[in-house]
Amino acid sequence: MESILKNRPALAAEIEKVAEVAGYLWQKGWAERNGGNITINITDAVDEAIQMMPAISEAFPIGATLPNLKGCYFYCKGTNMRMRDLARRPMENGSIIRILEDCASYVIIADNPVKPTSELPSHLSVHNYLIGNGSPYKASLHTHPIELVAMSHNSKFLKKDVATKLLWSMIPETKAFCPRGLGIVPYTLPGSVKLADATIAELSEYDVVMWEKHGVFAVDCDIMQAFDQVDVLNKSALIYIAAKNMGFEPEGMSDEQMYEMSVAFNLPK
Ligand code: 2HA
Ligand code: ZN
Repeated sequence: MESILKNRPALAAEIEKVAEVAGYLWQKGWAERNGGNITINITDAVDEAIQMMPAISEAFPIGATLPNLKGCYFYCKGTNMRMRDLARRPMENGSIIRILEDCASYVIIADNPVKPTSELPSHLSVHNYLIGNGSPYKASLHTHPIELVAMSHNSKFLKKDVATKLLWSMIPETKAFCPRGLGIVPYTLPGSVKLADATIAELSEYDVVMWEKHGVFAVDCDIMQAFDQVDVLNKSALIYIAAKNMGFEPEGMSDEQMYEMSVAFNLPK
């Protein structure tokens, strides 16, 4: 069978970005075994021929009714699949799904009947929220960035905007490229509806959300941008840790320096 990506450069470009990011996640040690998830809303790249493609799976329930997703299409990492495999073969370790008319079930349409991530209900709930808000964001990423997760083991970093201010102050670029900062969700069972709801609540204020003692969830226009937001935050965490390892508490940029930089980069103050 021909890949759905053949002769569809726009769609292929999005999946190529997924593969590239999956490789980075593995190289950084953020994606052990099947850790992490990626889902992309590809509905804008769907043509009539794709709309006519028959299902290659039975209809599966999503586990939630998501009215904004009617007729939408998503690329989803497969359940139990490894990011390091997805990096080389994204269409063998993930699949494209169509949300059915009832907004509560989906079928797989390409390339292989790979069942989507166990976190599908939470990822799709986030996409439902983004569409409902008129957001341009199409990509959602869950990963386990080592240093950020380590920081979440100390309750002093979990108070609202404490980690955000500390991470922003480590290097000017972090606020420039993660201007909404890092939201916090207290420890919640992975894959639970409660975790999805708490994440969506934080996404009204932040693009990247820390799941205490687990990982982060990030959204952006495409998967590369979602990855970059997590990467700049984790870079700041690494600088903080490097200073601590040299035996001192880093000073951080001053409030005046942060303000000057926010004006210069046209960021929220
Ligand atoms: O799907 O990381 O939290 C793998 C995970 C779930
Ligand atoms: Zn996880």
